[in-house]
Amino acid sequence: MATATEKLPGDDGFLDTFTVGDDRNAITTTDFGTRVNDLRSLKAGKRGPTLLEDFVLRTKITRFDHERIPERVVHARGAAAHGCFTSYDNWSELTAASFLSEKDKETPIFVRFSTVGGSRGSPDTVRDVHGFALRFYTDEGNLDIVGNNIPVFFIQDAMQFPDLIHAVKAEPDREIPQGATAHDTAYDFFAQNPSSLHTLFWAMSGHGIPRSYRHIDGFGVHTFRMVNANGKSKLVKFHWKSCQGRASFVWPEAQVLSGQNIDFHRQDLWESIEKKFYPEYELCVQIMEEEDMEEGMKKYGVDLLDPTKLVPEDKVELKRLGKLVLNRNPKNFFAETEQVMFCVGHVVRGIDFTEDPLLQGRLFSYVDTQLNRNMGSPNFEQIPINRPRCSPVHNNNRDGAMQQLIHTNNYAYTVNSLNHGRPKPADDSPKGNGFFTAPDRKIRCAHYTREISCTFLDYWTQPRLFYNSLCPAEKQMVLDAFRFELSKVESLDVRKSFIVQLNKVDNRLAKLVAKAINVPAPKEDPEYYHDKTALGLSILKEPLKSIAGLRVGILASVTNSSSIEQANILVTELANRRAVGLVVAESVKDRDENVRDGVDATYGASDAVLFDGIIVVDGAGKIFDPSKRSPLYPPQRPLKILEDAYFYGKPVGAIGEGKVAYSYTRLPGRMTPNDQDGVFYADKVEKALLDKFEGGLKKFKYAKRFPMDDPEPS
Ligand code: HDE
Repeated sequence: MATATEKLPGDDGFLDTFTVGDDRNAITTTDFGTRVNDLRSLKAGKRGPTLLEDFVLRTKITRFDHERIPERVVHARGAAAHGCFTSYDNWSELTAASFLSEKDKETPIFVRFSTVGGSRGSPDTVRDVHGFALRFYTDEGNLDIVGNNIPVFFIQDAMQFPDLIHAVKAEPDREIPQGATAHDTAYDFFAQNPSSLHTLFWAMSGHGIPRSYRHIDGFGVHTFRMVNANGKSKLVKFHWKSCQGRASFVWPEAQVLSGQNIDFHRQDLWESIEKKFYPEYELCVQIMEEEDMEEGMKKYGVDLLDPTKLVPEDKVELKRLGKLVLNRNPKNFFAETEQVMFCVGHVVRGIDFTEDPLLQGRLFSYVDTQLNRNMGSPNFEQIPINRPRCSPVHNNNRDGAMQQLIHTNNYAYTVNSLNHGRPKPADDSPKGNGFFTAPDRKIRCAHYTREISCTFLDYWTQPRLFYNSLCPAEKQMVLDAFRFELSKVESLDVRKSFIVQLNKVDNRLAKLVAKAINVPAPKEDPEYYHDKTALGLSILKEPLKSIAGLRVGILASVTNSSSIEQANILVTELANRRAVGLVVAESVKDRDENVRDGVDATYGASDAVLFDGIIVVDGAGKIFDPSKRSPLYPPQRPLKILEDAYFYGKPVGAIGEGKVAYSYTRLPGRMTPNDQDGVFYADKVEKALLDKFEGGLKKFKYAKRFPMDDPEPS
């Protein structure tokens, strides 16, 4: 941990002025500062009753009763971190935004990751779209990019958002299921609103069940504008590219994790930062011309105002503008992560909106939701995590509940002469210093209408583009996901309607799902089908860029001291490669600094889902014998960990006698050491084995092991 004087990049010390620690001289006081010398309640006699007069008791209980604020109506479950954004260059040609005005310029950042549907206490590893909301505390005000890990969204009109959320959240009568779309109302909505198909396909693939927040990309989703100081604007799509690479669980893993450790993602983020495996993401933009607003259909086949479509990376390349490094955990979850109030309307000079109807609706919703979460107080911007870090805030907004500032300008109106017109407006010309709307932005002359543009109406080409771009194992994941979700839908009519939509994307997929849910197999609908693919959509086609913070379970035995010693040597070797080795054995043993004898976890409390790879060390092979019993863990647990890891597609390895473990597995032939299949073996801990294992961790999933349906179903 950095000391108070050593500041990490992006740490401007601003929040430190608000922190309260109870040091050794701290004495309990009431909220109004009176010291309290007895923390028991005031009573009439030792046996009560308690007296109403007791202001200490009353305030303590009242404060407790009011500790909660409403959870977010969506994205309630999440975790956050502080960091630093560094610009790669001077991007003034592109934008007047000050945080991009110089090479190496640093800007403090706060990021909150989340799931969408579940409540605040829901498991991290449910299948869902994931929020990637980010605030830049720039020297010209706060910029929030409130995005997701999927580049498209379910709907095209803000009017539909409450309907979408009512449908995907738990059913209103029983509040079941928690954080899952596998139920009737969700699929009724999806079937009736095919604009949702594209995002749904992404969510049913590995993108819906990521390995961690470190292993997702982020997207601004809508088209935005960047405007330079000459007033010239470009259309942009924001992307955050994970420098770790993208990785996902398989569905059975995600399900087990929801029970094993509901805080898995939150913990991964926290521990990675504590261990200095700082998560990194590059800010990239796809840049398009202002004319493409009208020409988008011709040039890219999509209307750039439609948030259900992406612009393929092979059509418009990504330009890398800078890097974000997350290097500090919050000090208080409530004060920072819970009270951060992102608003899509938090923009700075050099950034501007587009006419995307969903984006326009969001501009209204976020301020409103923050008013609700702050019990109606408009002063939420004054909470420390929300305050801008640039010069003080000057305007004529006044009063309201919980006002924190003492305004001394008595002339809070514009135009005033008594205070010389102060505060004065900033220079609103592009060359000036204030926010300006892109001067080349035009509103088309049009009739009032509630109609949707015909350029928004193709709902099937891009889901198919996405599906075509996946590798076979990922297509199987999508198939399995739809089979799972739709089998939970009770209404036959809803299942039938959804199959009609699915069939417009892919006939084989629709036929296989239909068969599992008692719906007649649909006939091909060739007018919808095409063979196009796009880059950057598949997770499994790309290996990870780094193994930092990945967890390797080292299966050992305490009955053999050399086994534990070898396991601890591996811990050190893996640490040199920035991975985390965790020694698993029959019982826990605390680490002695001078001896390599630590055990981190017991077999009784371990599971394959907690690790990204497994290595069985020398001297532990025999405990995998299914006929052997131990009073220290459930029967056959070590064998189950090894086999499950294999079935989940993780790299597995063995050293020396540890190889015996393979002979007890249910598929000994397939688990014979073979580098190609991700089963590694060596006589001792050696570089060659570690290199290969590192390669296995980067590959992350050996997808050939996953069971597949027949290519041509009957
Ligand atoms: Fe949000 N969204 N949203 N959303 N959204 C909220 O604001 C809303 C949309 C996103 O970590 C809420 O503070 C409407 C798209 C994230 O604190 C609320 C519409 C995208 C977060 C809200 C959308 C998002 C939110 C709930 C359609 C991806 C979590 C709590 C017009 C680009 C932020 C809150 C955090 C949160 C409304 C659509 C992402 C109610 C009305 C599209 C990451 O204001």
